[in-house]
Amino acid sequence: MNETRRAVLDALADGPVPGPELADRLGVSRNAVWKHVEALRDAGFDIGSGDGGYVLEAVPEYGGPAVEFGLEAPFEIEYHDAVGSTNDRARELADEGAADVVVLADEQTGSRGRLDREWSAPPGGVWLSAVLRPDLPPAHVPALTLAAAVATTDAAREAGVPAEIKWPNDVLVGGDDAEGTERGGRKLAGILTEMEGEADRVSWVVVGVGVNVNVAGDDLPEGATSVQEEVGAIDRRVFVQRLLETFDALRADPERAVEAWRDRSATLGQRVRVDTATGAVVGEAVDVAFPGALVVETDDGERVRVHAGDCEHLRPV
Ligand code: BT5
Repeated sequence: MNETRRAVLDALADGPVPGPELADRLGVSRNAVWKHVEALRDAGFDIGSGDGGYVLEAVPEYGGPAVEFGLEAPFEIEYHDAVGSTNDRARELADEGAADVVVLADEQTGSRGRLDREWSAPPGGVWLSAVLRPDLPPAHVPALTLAAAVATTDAAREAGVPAEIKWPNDVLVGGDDAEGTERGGRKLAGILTEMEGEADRVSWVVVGVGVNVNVAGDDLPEGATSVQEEVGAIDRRVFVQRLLETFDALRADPERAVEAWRDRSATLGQRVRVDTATGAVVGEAVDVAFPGALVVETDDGERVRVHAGDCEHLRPV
């Protein structure tokens, strides 16, 4: 949404305000105000016009302008009813030079998990990818994945779902007693971070977050859960706003992101098996080290730092 339109919307939210007064205040013509009001109505905002002038009566339920309205973070939202993969669209935007744009979709038809695994993204979920140009060395980018996991967990908790994080990027519900799936719980959300850069400089990062929000359990793979399954359907607009606001605060402070991750971890203290590119590491997960490595104490007492891999929570020996 451009700045004038945003200013018109903010004024209407505090309205009623007469059109001519608003035109004077914003330094634009009356006709321009009228055009912005019509465009906002087309975007689904309910704008009344009575004796006192224009007033905002209702905000659309979901979509780009709805999420941008009242969002306390500097992201522009590009909304799609359906898209192949929000990460793929975000990468296109990144190649065109975009920054701080969030691609948001109601449904994805070709979304991906890590290692090109399939990701189910039926209508009703929160599927989003943020295009970022962080001033970070490439080695610190994993902290952004942890920040996204924290932001997702906190948004879920605010909605009443007791979510926790399994290293590095799975948001789970139900803990080790959850039925139906591996130890650690049922999967509520996953994160896929992709980047382009040189040895010492990040060009762009795309952080893709998929959260099963208003989705029925039958539409999800086995071992998955949704906010709807846990507590009933919620307002996705507020959910996305909270997620992006927390993420925005943490991306500026990667050290704090790692600390926040520790506090929400289901993995620390667990016996784990991490499958890495060079083999499996088995032992107790004792810490997460900046910018996101899992520290595993193996049975012979050695502390191993694992930077990437698939982590499974094991039964205690
Ligand atoms: C992930 O991969 O968990 C990362 C998922 C990232 C998805 C987002 S959605 C927005 C953005 N656009 C994209 O195209 N992707 C990102 P991984 O850890 O590899 O887990 C993948 C596995 O999770 C699959 O093999 C399934 O077993 C399971 N799975 C698939 N869809 C799921 C869902 N909706 N909920 C829970 N589990 C799912």
